[in-house]
Amino acid sequence: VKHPLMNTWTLWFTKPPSGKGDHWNDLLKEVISFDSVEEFWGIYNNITSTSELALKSDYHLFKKGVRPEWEDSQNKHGGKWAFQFKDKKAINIDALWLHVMLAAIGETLEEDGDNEVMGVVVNVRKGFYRIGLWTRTIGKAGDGKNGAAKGRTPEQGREVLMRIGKKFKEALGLESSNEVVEFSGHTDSANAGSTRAKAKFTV
Ligand code: M7G
Repeated sequence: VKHPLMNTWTLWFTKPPSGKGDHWNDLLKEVISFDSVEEFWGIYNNITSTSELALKSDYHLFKKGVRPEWEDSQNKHGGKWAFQFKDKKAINIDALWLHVMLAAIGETLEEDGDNEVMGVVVNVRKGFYRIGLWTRTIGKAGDGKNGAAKGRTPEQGREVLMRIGKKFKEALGLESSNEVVEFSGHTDSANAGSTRAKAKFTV
C-alpha cells in the first residue's frame, strides 16, 4: 500500500565546486521525484545525511516542476524564510532537516489555497547550517505578478507569509526560543550576490 502525498516532490543536490570554473548551473543536479510516503522513506534511507555532506553542499526539496532557483518563473517574484544555525555541533541537523522535509511533504506549513510553499533547502557551510523555506510571493497586493498574490490585499499577503513563517519556526524547534527567523525577497538576494539580504519580516 502506498500513502499518496498531496504533491509530487523533487529532490535536488548542489555539489561543492571542484575547481574554479564551476558555476551554479554545473553544480545543481536533479536527483529523484516521489509522490508517496513510502517512496520518501526509501529515498531518505539511501542518501547521504546532511551531517555527512561536504561544505558548500545543499539539498533542495521542491514541488515537481519548480527548479530550486531564483530565476524559475514560480520563484522569481518570491522570497524565503531562513535561519542559520551557527553552533553546528550543538544541533542535530539531520533531525531538523528531516522534520522540515516532513512538514513540507505533509503540507503542514501552509493552509489549503495558500499556494505559497515552493520548497525547502538546507545549506552546509563552514560557519553554519542554513535551513530555508521558499515562498511564491513576498506578500504584496496585485494581480499575481511582481511578488503579489492574486486576490490578496497587501495585509492579507503579509499575514499569509507571517503564518507560514511561524509554522516554519515551529518545524525548526525554535518556537519558544529568542532566535529570529528572517524573510527576504529573492531579488534582494540576487542583488546582494548572496543570500544575506536585508530581512523584510521576522518571526
Ligand atoms: P547560497 O548558497 O544561497 O548562500 O548562495 P551562501 O552565500 O551562504 O553560500 C551562494 C551563491 O550561489 C550565490 O551567490 C549565487 O552565486 C549562487 N546561487 C544560489 N542560488 C540559490 C542561486 C540561484 O537560485 N540562482 C543562481 N543563478 N545562482 C544561485
